[in-house]
Amino acid sequence: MKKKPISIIGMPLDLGQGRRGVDMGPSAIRYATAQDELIKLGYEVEDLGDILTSSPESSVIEHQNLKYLKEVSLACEQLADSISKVVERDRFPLVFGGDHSIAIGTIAGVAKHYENLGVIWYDAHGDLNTGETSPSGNIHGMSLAASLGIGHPALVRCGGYAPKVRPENVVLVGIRELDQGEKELIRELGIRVFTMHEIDRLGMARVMDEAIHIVSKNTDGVHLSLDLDGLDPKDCPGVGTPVPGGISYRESHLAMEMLAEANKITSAEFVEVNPILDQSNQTAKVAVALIGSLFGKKIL
Ligand code: 5AB
Ligand code: MN
Ligand code: MN
Ligand code: MN
Repeated sequence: MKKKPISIIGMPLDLGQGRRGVDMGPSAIRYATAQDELIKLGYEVEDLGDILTSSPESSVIEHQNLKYLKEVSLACEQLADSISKVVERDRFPLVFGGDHSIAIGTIAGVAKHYENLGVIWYDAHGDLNTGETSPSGNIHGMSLAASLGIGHPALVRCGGYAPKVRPENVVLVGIRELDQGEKELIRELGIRVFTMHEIDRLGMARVMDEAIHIVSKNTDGVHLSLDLDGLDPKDCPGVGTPVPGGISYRESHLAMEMLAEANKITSAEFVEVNPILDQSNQTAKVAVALIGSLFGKKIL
């Protein structure tokens, strides 16, 4: 199997949610030696550095139900541009977040190049809110909805087109906390959700078999959007919205190893790492370990 060269992009955005520190996520993941790990696996890797983003100090909240809308959408437009250029150069875009609102930009940049993009959303949350259904007004809880074409036009139309993905090409894995509006949207669109219940009941191997089947059935590319809060907070304490009872470290490795075997993933992002809330950069280290497995690292 030929190894596509990788381009790393850091997206130090924290305006999609309320807790400071997730802007340091890209540095934390770099500090956990992500690039070395990939080079050891035989990849050519370039690091394009960070996208310039606004900070809370230089921004104002204009809408309580869509906090920092202007800043988040501008940052996502810039990310979409950079991602698109990486794909044009036939390289694999690997994004380090930043809060999960950045997925709007990543997916906008990637989906332009695919007729039908599949998406694996690995998360404790659905991120399927809109300004109308969100209990917090935080855009990191709206990014999957926006990518499906639902929500505020400034988010939905990122990259100048919409929608980016179809509901039948999306799967969610690890879900254990949904708001009322998200539950309704899931039913309405018929999106396949593997909650913690399914992971407990079927086991991660079967869940990933089914998930991979769905996202690769009628698609020509697959994006992995991995929110570190999908894992259990015992393994990943450095996240802003921890939810107990999450996916284990081993189950997550298995999931990444199965994705490596299936060889379908064409772009990926690792988001919501917050080193201020972390212990000894543990969460970033987990992210790097999972990146290793995703890109083919084996025990033997
Ligand atoms: B994350 C919540 N559903 O909308 C909301 O971490 C949490 O990117 C969103 O998955 C969590 O505020 C967003 C309550
Ligand atoms: Mn998320
Ligand atoms: Mn989450
Ligand atoms: Mn979070």
